[in-house]
Amino acid sequence: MISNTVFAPPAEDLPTALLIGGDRVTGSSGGTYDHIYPATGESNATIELAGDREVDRAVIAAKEAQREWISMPPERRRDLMFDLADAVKADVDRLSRFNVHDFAVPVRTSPGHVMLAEGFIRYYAGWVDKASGSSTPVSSKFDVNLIEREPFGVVGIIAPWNGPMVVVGLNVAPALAAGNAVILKPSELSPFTPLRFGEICVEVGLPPGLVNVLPSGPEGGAALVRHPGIGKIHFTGGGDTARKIITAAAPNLTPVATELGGKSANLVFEDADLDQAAILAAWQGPLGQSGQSCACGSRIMVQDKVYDAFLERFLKVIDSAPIGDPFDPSVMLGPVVSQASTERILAIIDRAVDENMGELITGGRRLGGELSSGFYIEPTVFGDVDNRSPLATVETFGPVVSVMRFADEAEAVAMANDTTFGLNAFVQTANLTRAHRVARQLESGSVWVNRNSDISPQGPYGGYKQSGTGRAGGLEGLHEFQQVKNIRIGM
Ligand code: TXE
Repeated sequence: MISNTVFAPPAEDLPTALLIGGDRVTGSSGGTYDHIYPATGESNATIELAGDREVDRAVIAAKEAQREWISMPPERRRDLMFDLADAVKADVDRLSRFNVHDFAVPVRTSPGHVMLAEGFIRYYAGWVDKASGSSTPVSSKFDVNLIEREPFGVVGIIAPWNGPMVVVGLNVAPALAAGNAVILKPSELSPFTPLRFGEICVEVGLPPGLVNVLPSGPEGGAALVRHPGIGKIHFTGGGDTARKIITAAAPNLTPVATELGGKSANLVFEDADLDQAAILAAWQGPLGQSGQSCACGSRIMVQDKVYDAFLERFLKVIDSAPIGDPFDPSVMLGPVVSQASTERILAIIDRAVDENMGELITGGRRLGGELSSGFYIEPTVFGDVDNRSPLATVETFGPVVSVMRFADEAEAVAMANDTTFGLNAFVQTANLTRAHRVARQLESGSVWVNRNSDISPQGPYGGYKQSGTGRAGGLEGLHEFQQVKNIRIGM
């Protein structure tokens, strides 16, 4: 449902310089980039891009800041991280607007990214003075054997464009709590929110250089990965890029943790609340962030008996979602991130139609008229999709989902697991026994029963198979940024 025309974004003092050692840096060796606002296709700022020289400078600043950080008493580091959480919360309006300027996520849902980051920062602040090592008995019974967890030193965190504040929460927060300094490399497609976050880190009194923010494209990211001063890389993004990064990290044997894509199944059993399941499938599918989420439930599998009844409800939710200006608080659906992404997604749709991978039930076109200058694609649903077709096996990362049928539980599990990905899976059923039985058979790092993927700091989030190895959240998320040392003292 097209809700309105799209207007030029509100004038705003968007940050464009790199942030290194607490200083704004311009004239960078990576050059500059005219950032495009996806809702109008027009440039909203020209930003600096980090290159080799700026990565070098950031590593030097980070090493010095990390020494200062780890020498502070734990309660001081804890309190500074609580102050950081408070400051992020206080700045939620501006950070939410910057998210819209970044990648045109609707202003109505943007605060969710910021408050997720705030929640993770607050959660990991609480661990700073509580995470401890352990001691164990050893062969010489009077010896003391200590098992300690220590920071890597300087970690490089590479973020995708679709959730820089999500990555601040999931990865920057635990990295800091574990005692590291951070070089955050956001995509050039979403630089403003992470740069503002970096400014907040300086404003609350974190050592300058503890958090450095270096927006860039692949080149700047590659410079970070191959730098010998980086103790660990955490990468969130696509599988193809992950392969390049792991290869580039090999010469220094730099460890790499990955949070990658998904092609998540959403299983709707005949006993599910179909109204609720339709709403969840729509927002976890083509509507939420226009499907540009690693957690997108893009393969909706419905038990035969309720397929038509579900589809009717599902399409009603899709058709009622207001699409338009992401700065309009009534709008729930914005554009996709770029012209390139638009062309890529439309090509996937055209191929699916040409090769009859499923029945195109709704959508499939770029929106014109008042929205023609932006990168708007209709929410698109294919029915009776072949689960082995490219439409169901390759991540689309756009507002396109596949609906398919299954006869019984065994077939549902087999279809859901028949993928190289394993990030999320969703199960809609009123039967608790079935929910537990199915959840344990699904090959994915997260299973969500009768609810959306509401990532919380208490539960470790991450993938199976080709959806990556990293975990964000919980103690597992803290351990991601620590290395283990065994100290044995002879008596
Ligand atoms: O990824 P890209 P995008 C995944 C999502 C999709 C992808 C989309 O599933 O597959 O991310 O995000 C930098 N060396 N997730 O298009 O292209 C690049 O500049 C070093 C999963 O941004 O892989 C950007 O900053 N860096 C996730 C980042 O890598 C390089 C949630 C990602 O870029 C590089 C969100 C190189 N050679 C999205 N090439 C989850 N699992 O939680 C690019 N980059």
